[in-house]
Amino acid sequence: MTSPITTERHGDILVIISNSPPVNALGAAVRQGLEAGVKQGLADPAVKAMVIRCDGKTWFAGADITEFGKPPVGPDLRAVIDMIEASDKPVVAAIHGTALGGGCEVALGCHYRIADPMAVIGTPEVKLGLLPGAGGTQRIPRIATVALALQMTAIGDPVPVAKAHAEGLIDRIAAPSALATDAIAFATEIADARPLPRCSEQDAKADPEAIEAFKAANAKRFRGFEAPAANIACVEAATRLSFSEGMTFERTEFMKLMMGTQSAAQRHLFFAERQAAKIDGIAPDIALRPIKKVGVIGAGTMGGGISMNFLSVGIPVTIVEMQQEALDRGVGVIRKNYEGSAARGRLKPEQVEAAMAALTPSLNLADLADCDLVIEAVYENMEVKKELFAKLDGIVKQGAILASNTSYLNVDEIAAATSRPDVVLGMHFFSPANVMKLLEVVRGAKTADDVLATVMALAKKIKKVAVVAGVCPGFIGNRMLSPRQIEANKLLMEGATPEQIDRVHVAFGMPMGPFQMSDLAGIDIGWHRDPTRIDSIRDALCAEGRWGQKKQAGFYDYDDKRNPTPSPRVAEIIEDFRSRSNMAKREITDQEIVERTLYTMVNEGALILEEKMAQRASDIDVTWIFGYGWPVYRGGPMFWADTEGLKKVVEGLEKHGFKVAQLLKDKAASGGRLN
Ligand code: T1G
Repeated sequence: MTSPITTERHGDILVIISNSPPVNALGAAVRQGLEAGVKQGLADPAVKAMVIRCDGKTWFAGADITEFGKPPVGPDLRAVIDMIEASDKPVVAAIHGTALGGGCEVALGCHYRIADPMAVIGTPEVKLGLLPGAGGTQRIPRIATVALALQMTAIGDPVPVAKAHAEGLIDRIAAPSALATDAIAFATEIADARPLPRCSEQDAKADPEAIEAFKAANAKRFRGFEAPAANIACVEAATRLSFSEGMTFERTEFMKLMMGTQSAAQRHLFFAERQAAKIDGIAPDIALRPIKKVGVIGAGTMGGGISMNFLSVGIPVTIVEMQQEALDRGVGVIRKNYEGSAARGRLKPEQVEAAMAALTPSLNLADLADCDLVIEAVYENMEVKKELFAKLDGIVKQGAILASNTSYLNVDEIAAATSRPDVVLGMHFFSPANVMKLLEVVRGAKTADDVLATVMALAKKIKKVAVVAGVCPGFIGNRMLSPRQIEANKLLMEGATPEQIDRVHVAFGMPMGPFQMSDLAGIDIGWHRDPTRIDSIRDALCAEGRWGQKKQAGFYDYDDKRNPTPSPRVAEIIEDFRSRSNMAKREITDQEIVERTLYTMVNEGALILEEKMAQRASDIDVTWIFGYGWPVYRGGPMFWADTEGLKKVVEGLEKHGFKVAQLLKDKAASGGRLN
């Protein structure tokens, strides 16, 4: 097998080049090639200095994550980096693209770093439930500040080169698209400079205040995660241990995380997110339809948020409303949202104006005639939608895609209202649509392959994580939400309290429990509006005007800062309802709540897979992570069920008399996994 590493001589400079698409991951072949390249440079007396650079879209984007959990193949990355650093000939790292994880650590093992102006450098391992395990936690605080080391390791966001240069991580910034030549010039310039600057020989200045301040500032963000604390501990260790002691400390912490379930969950999600974009049975290079102009019908909360996704990436949007007042209000909210982002420094004023300039408000559906994609976000009513799609069928140019933002209606029935069901599908955004990353792309029975592929590719362009869902009530996410809500309400009748059930879900890692979520969304959504008809606890709450946070009263009472407190009135309502329904109150354990509200979701997920309403179990995980706040470190409902043990899940379901999906029973019986 040819090595992905080649070398070139430029005078007395040896350039070691990696070309291992797609991201020059530091797999075994790359490590072996790097080691051989540096040894070649060391052995050749004519070589005075070396440059390491990568071809393709990026410098090494980290260790090869696909190797994790497999038997290690030498050389170890730490050994390669130590060899580079120990070299008695200067080694220059020439960085472009994303120098991440092990890639950042290789760069820090080099004596000098030069970077393309657009490059970024970072250690995102914490997002995989890990830490930089090849010396990053020991070298970064030795050449930059502890504060930066904490940001880079425990939060994991990449650092733009300009900042990295200012902080001393990067020695020089190359001229645009002149990295290769500038790196050779830099190497020539420092070829005789001695002593060679080695990160490991620097001292990391202690900064206990920075560490305490960092911990306090990020406590909420790190809740439930194991890796951030381990990253912080390693950086702190760098300020008091020798380099080799620090490396030992780092290794111990790294292996603890690597063997843990959280990192396994987060690594599962890394690949699940990328897998979700792939459509089984459709060639990855299928020709896509051009989407140069988008139409959005409805300028309410959803329509406005949906429009922003396209405006923010430079795709012009025509937004249509029935009434001028509603149109003005919708456009006003879009501008306010953009100005809010600018005020928080996330956008420049000229970007706000550019986005608003690309927005065309209209009261006329005919203005959508030349759109390539039209998305309706109108009132959730089948007749209204069918009538609208029939109109669009007569207006919008042939070849355009017609999408519905319905969150549970039958997309095939909507498509049947047109003469071109092959270009109709669902694009189910989540509120706030300009923020939430998940997009359920609902594939109709007649949706054409290139239409589906076009929308999936477009989703990546508007920075969404798209998942293909089949046509069934509630698609993937909402369909799994409903058994949870049903069981949560039943548990109330049997003796649990809203705060007990929510506490179990929050302790599990959810941002909030079923009842806090109902209060946030509004308990009155879908309510029959007849205060005399009390068929459920929800009816009783709505009849009393307890519609949720917006009324400062729902399943909880709320203060003016929207902090929830358990409500004695709700306890009375539940007690009253129980006695009127002749139901005896009993002790409910937290485990029973888990079994009846979470195992039932897994069971519904298995039914979705059986019915092929989702392509794969990992898509269900991606749906719940990016759309419903399922804790990242549990990998999603299906991955969690595998971790929990499918036998235990099946027993838990059967114990409560649930009909268990055959797929789940079969996997449990065969010792299989859902993922
Ligand atoms: N290992 C293996 N495969 C990888 C990979 C990696 N590090 N990074 C990307 N891929 C695959 C990915 O699965 C996809 O495959 C293809 O490359 C394109 O990726 C010891 C322990 C670099 C910013 O966490 O963040 O170093 O789906 O679709 O949007 O301390 O990939 O095409 O088959 O994401 O342009 C630390 C992970 C590792 C960076 C490019 N590094 N990668 O984004 O392309 S742990 C990371 C990314 C580590 C050491 C430790 C992004 C990217 P496929 P893509 P992109």
